[in-house]
Amino acid sequence: MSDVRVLTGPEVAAHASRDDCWIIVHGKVYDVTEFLPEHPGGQAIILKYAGKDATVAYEPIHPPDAITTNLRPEKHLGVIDASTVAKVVQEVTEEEKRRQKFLAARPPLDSIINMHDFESVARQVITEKAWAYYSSASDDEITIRENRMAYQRVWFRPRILRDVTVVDWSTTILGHKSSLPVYISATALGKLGHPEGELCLTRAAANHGVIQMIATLASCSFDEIVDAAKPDQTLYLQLYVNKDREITRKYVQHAEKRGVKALFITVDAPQLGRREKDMRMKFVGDDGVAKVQEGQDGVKKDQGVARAISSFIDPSLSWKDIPWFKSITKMPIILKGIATAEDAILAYEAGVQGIVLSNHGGRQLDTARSGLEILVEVTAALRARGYFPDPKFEIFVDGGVRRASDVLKALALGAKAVGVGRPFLYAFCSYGQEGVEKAIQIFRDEFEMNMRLLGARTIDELVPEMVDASALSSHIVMTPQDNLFQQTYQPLAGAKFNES
Ligand code: PYR
Repeated sequence: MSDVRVLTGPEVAAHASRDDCWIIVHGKVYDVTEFLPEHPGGQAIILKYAGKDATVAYEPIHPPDAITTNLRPEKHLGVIDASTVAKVVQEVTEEEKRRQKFLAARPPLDSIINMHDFESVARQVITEKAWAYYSSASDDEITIRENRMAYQRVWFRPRILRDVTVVDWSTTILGHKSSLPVYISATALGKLGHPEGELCLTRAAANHGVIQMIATLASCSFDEIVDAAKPDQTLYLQLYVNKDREITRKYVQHAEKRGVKALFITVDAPQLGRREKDMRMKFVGDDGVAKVQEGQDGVKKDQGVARAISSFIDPSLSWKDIPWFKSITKMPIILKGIATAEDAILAYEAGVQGIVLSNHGGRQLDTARSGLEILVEVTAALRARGYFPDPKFEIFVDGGVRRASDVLKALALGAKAVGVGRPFLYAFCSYGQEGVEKAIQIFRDEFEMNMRLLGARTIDELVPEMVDASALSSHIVMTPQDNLFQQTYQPLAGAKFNES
């Protein structure tokens, strides 16, 4: 006999205030009154659903176990008798109609030929809120654009007549085999863009020998992702450090126990940047559902998704904490978000196993430099101290990578591998797991061609002499416009949607 309490809709609805707040999530009823002030996304969003079913709002933002791990068992009140809950008729908005139309008319996957295609499809087929969160960058979005432009300021110096019949772009990353010199970098909230969220990445990575970095703020729970992986699949973990270090300790040790192979601690986000496209989406209170006490608790409505999910991040994180991380895990520790030679030296001397030169996809400090530009400065400074090259200290770069040719430039300049975030995210938002598999295949095709044309048969043959990076740190380079050519040049077009 089960002794689970069954509650009715009216019973739950009687608890709809700040002082007494129950909500329904996935058919279960929770008393969240005491939890309200602790909710990372603020109280207002919960109060909107006080006494009601919050599943629709909860689902894309939280891993399924977020509520059960954060609420004490006595706050789990029972299950809801679904027949007693008034059905919420979700109005199909004009935006949703438009989105569904584009979704039905997506370009066939075999017409997708580069990473930009995924981005242009994703832009149409995900919600405006998801697009704003994913695509946005901080302030004037100068760094996100610079991330692309930096790669275009580096030019190749290809070598010829080297018998490039066989080329091999496989490598090892932190001692683990990878079929590409690329890993899937952490991006948050995958279910905002696709119902299966990050699992699309995990399953595709499994099929192609690619390494995935799991995000602390993934929509799928950590365990769901690890459960979806193959037994020998390499996974890394991106870590946002919690103000409550006990939560972080447990999370890291659980990850290690479950076989995660490296810990990437994000060090460039003591606070998430102001992403204005995201902020304009008015994450809190924008869907016309219950307006319970909205605006009364001082939580501004213009915080955006980023602010709503990130208040737990500890801004006090410092170099002093590195020994503590080493004491709680044997996983290699990599600092993600190094932006200067000075900090690269400190990282090396702190005894971590690697660094990611990154500006967080342009989402943090605007006008921070590109990872590629930082790479040149960092390798020179480390080399001068005898710290580079060192097989026990790997250097990664991320931000703006859309082509294998970008990756080859970073590798020639000393990176061990390159992180790719948004392109894989857009690939699964547009086509699920198959999209990610296609993205990997495109990278493969591009590696084959570019390595042949560059005269590098293996990753080891990529050397600094194969690139001219002399203009990299010149943020304004005079390039005269070829007007006559420009008038007749037809810009490349994205993949075409089917006619409706
Ligand atoms: C971001 O929004 O950039 C996070 O890392 C969560």
